[in-house]
Amino acid sequence: MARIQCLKFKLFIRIIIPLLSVFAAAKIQAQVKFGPTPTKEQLAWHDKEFYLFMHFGPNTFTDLEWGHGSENPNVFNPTAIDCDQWVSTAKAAGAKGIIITAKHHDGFCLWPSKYSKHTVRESSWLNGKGDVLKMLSEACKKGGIEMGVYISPWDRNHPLYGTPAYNDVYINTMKELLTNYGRFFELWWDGANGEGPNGKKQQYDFTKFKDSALAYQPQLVIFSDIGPHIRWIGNERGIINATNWNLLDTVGFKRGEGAPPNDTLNIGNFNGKNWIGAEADVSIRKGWFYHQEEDSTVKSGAALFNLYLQSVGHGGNMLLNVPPNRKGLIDSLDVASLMSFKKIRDKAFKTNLFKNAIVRKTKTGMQIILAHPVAINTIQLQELIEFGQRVITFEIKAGTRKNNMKTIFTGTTIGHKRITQFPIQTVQYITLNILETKAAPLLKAPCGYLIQN
Ligand code: FUL
Repeated sequence: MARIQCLKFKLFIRIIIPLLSVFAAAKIQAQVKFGPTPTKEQLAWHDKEFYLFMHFGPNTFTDLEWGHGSENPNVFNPTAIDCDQWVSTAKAAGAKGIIITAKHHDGFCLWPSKYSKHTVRESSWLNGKGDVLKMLSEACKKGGIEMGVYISPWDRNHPLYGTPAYNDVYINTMKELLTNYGRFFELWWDGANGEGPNGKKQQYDFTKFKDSALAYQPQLVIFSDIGPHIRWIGNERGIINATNWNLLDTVGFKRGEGAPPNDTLNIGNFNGKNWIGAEADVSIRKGWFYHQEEDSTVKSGAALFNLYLQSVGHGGNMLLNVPPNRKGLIDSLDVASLMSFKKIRDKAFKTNLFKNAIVRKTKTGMQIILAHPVAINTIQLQELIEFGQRVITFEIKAGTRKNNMKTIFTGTTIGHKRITQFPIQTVQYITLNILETKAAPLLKAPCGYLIQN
């Protein structure tokens, strides 16, 4: 009994006190938010980290990437659609949600929209009675996973596209989706804007789009090149710069062609006026839609893990596109790769080697003292971003004795999560020095890992 109490006491000293001191520091500064800070919805979005994108529609059956909008609706004919399989696959992969292309650029609506004549209702799939949004929203609810919608503003089918009246069509379309299928966590606005069926481009009324969407679902986090809530990262390779500010200046910029340069979107603005986190969208395959001829391009679990380190590990979120096949199922090749990705993640982050460490705050950061030397090659850092993103540059020193510490990593920005990697080191003492910061740094307890193939 006495031994157990002693162990408990030791545990208290090792884990709870250091954590308390970190959180106490956070509390003292609670009123001192620095610069732009995330809303509670943005904060919850940051914590999702990884979720799936699903591109599905006529393109799945015509092998196009950008449908023309003139496709016969009958081409859309998934023979064995099973949204429960999508959800169970997402859950097994550790993904926190699914974002579906409710309408891609071809204008085809995966639900029977009143505002279009190019929908599942016009197809012979399930005798025109099918509704993918209904199926998926029910499956997500049943499976306890969140859902989001991509609704392409660009519409190559709608006869009113290119006229002011189309803006109301788009708003009505959003309203249908946002009021009939439950709550969504995210709304995705694609920046692509080409010509409609009459050869005209649309002048989008994004202010009205945003106000309407948030009036229907105020908790929505809206994605586009420039937010309002989360931003594109300037590439579709899934890679966010190691320097990543959750801040962006949007005045004078537009979505699509008028967006900030891609490298700005990839890094954010050091002194940006708005909190707009980075979302890395990337496909598991070459294209966004399923094409059998691209089966050989499915990324391996290891390749996905590498992208995870460069998106989530660089303080952003990973939106991985896993497009259903012509049956209406996540293809077995993609499932296998997702499961391998999950296994690699689980193995990598299973043992936090700093779990029982003594963590002390120092003037310039933190000192971590382990009970005995361990081999590590990864340290995960996190700022308490609810108080603002503060750290500009940092270094990590480590060694087996207090007096033989060497620098093992220098980096820029931490934000929601920074997974630092370096060659394997045997260490017992680790020091994190914050070299430059905008305000007193507020960090969660760091974690240490040995990640091996
Ligand atoms: C792009 C689109 O044009 C692609 O088809 C795809 O939907 C991708 C996620 O965004 O801008």
